[in-house]
Amino acid sequence: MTDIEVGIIMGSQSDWPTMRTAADILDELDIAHEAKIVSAHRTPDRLWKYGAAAAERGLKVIIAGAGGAAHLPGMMASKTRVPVIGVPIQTRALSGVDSLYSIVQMPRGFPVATMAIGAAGAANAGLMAAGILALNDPALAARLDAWRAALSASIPDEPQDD
Ligand code: RP5
Repeated sequence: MTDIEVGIIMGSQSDWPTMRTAADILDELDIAHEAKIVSAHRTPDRLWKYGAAAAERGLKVIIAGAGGAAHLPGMMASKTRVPVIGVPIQTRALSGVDSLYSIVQMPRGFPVATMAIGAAGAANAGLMAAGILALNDPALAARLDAWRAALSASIPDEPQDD
C-alpha cells in the first residue's frame, strides 16, 4: 500500500504542460499524487503493469490524459476497477476532437469519466478526483468547499473596461 491516492498518467512528455494543471489542483488541495508517463502505444507493458497494481497499491482515482488516438484512459479502465478520469489532450491536427472521441465513447461495462479538452479538462479532473476522495475525507471536503467558495468570490459582479 502507498499513501498516494491519485495517479496521474499521460501518454507522452508533451502532455505534461496540460496534465500539470491537474497536479497543481491536487497540490492546492493537499492530495497525495504521482505523475507517470504511461503510453498505450509506446509502452503497453508499462500500462498493463500500472493497471494491474493500481487497486492493490491503494490508488483511489486515476487521471489519464492522452492525445490523438487516445487509447490510454480506456485501456486503463479495462485493466483496473479504480475509477479513471480521462483528459483529452488538445492536438495540432484536429484540435483535440480526435482525443475526445477516442476517450468518450467507451463500450458498456468499462467507463471513463471524460473531461473537457485541454487544460480546463485537466483542472476539472483534479477537482473531480478531489470530490470523489472528499466523500470519505471530511478535512478534504472542507478544503474543497473553501476552494470553491474562493473561486466564486473571485468572480466580479460586473464587467470592467480594459
Ligand atoms: C499520445 O500521442 C500522447 O498522449 C500525446 O498526446 C500524443 C503525441 O505524443 P508525442 O509525439 O508528442 O510524444 O500518445
